[in-house]
Amino acid sequence: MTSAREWPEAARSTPPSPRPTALVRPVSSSLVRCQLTHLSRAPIDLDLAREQHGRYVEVLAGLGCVIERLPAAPGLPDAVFVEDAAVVFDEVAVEARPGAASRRGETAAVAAALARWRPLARIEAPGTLDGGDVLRVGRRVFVGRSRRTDRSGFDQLRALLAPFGYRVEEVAVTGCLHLKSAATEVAEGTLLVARRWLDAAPFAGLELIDVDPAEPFAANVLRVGEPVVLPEAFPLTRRRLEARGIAVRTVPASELAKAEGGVTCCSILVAGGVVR
Ligand code: CIR
Repeated sequence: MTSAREWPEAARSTPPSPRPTALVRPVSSSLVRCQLTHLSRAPIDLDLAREQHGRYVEVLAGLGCVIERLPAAPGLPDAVFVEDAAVVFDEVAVEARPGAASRRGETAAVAAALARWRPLARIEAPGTLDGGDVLRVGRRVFVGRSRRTDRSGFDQLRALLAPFGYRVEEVAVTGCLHLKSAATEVAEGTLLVARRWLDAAPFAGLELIDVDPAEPFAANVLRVGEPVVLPEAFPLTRRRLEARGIAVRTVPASELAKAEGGVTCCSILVAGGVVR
């Protein structure tokens, strides 16, 4: 594992943009063979998936993101879900080691892109960690212990972040794919949660908004700033957010949802700003 002191200056060569960069990757033609854990396979309309992904990217661009597109990876069914391949902090980017072996080929291209903006570290075998299990809230980092992220992955991430003073906490997740399937930040210090899938005790001190009980998958919301991005399939939770003064932009996401993906999964946001 790379230690903080070994990170090369060369890794910091590309000047950061003042706007966030959203790293995205095209929908693969093999998406229909994606990993599935908690959902049954349902027919995916590939053209519609691509159209919806395009709409998602347009919305991110409209919210001020600089879009950076990684090359297509036709042989990697889940490549569109870039979030799982790496986790980005202000100080370091961490190449993940996905829990599903079929997804491990996704990380190299993502890590190479991120190495232009951040020193790069990685989760080493045999540990596993999916980016979808990592939720940063200010200086607190919550890591889901799911079917994809194991004890070693958690311990390695905690050790990598130790020099930077983050408080890294474990959250037990059951019944859904990742921690961020069940909890995401919708405003500073405020989480939208689906409590049926997690133990919310580690979130003490944060404000929690519950999804509408009829819409557990609504907990995966992408906070680009204001407004937050939510799939259009969740009007009841949208109303709850708006009642709390949180503006919402909706996107169509039915096809990627059949692949067990949500709105955070399809991008990695890299904040502009200098490596500390
Ligand atoms: C998988 O099972 O790995 C993909 N079919 C879906 C990944 C979604 N990613 C995410 O929630 N962060």
